[in-house]
Amino acid sequence: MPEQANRRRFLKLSALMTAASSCTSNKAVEEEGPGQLGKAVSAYGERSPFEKVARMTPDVKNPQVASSRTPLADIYGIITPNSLHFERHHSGVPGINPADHRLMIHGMVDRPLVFTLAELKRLPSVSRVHFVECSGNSGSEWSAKGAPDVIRAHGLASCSEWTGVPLKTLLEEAGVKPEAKWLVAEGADACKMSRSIPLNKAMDDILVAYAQNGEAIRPEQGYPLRLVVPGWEGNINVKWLRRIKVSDTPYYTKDETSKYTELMPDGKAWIFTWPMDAKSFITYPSGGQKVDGAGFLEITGLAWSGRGKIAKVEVSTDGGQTWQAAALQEPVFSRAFTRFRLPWQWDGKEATIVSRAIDETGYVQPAREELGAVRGKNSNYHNNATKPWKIAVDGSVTNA
Ligand SMILES: Nc1nc2c(c(=O)[nH]1)N[C@H]1C(S)=C(S)[C@@H](COP(=O)(O)O)O[C@H]1N2
Ligand SMILES: [Mo]
Repeated sequence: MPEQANRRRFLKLSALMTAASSCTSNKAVEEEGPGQLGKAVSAYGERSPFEKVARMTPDVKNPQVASSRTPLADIYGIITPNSLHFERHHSGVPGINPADHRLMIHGMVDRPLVFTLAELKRLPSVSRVHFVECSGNSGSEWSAKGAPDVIRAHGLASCSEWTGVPLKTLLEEAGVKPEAKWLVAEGADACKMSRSIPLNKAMDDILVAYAQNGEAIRPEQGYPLRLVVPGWEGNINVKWLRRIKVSDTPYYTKDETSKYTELMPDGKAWIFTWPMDAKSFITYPSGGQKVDGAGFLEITGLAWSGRGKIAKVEVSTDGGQTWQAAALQEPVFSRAFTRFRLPWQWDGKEATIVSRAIDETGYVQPAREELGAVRGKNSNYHNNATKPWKIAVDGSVTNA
């Protein structure tokens, strides 16, 4: 980097740092010093009591409509901490004793099988990083009012490293009959969440997962067993998985007909709306935050696609007139959150910032108007439109 540019950058950053070093918190560190003994070890770790980041939990007590959201602006990197993974339960969280839990595979197979958890854990396992996103995420963007002014409104999406057994292994063990084309997966909660899944997806990349980010899946995420269906709408990732029936036809269950189906402008129903199209958000600066004065800041955010890897993320700081390529955090995983970053000097004037994701299939995340032109006015699900944020002169960030 040329020396002049280097110095210029240094000066701008040092202005921020002088402010930080003059604050009183350094004094406290000196006074308490390293002389004091701290707490001893603990059997299961907790975060610092100073950290307050939490899921957004609306004041809804009915477990049938319960959802909580990941605070996307307050997480780092690409992995969502288990305690902050979003939740969507249609009948609440069942309390399952893993010793009593079974997974049955039956239907059009040569040998129906029943697995205990211990038996599943003996089988060859894989770990893969994948997002789960509810297709109802950003659903309020469809209304004239739009989503609330905060990135948390879009937090029905999270990303974990999932560990489990490829469903293919279990199906091969059971011996799928040649006429079979589908399977139906069922959960052990009160609503018996059931979804039809094409056999070719099951033979491709679906996981029967028992672990999430290195520990057992949390009760809220389907303990002790869930399906991870990479890149497909959250609902089909059946939690508390207890049964897989192999079939030659889909079952048109309540969960894929009365819900998770879209009414298109021509009056037809769009059913089996599986893949989540490419999407991205700037998480800093984002709605609900306040930028503390003009100068240097790193724009950052998350991008993902249900159709493969993110190939590129472009960021505009002038409301979509010009675009710059953001840096992508490596490695980029397929069907996983991808962190993007772009350094920026904010001149303190009102600005509209927005990101757009492009995936490895060449698909470009649409603007709100482009998506609306295809989907009409009756949609509830699958809103992956770009999300512009307006930064006001006082630094406050809201929907643009
Ligand atoms: N058995 C069962 N599986 C389920 C659900 C449920 O209510 N019961 N909710 C579904 C929906 S709508 C979504 S978006 C995802 C949410 O997964 P999470 O709660 O782990 O984030 O789980 C899906 N799997
Ligand atoms: Mo969902």
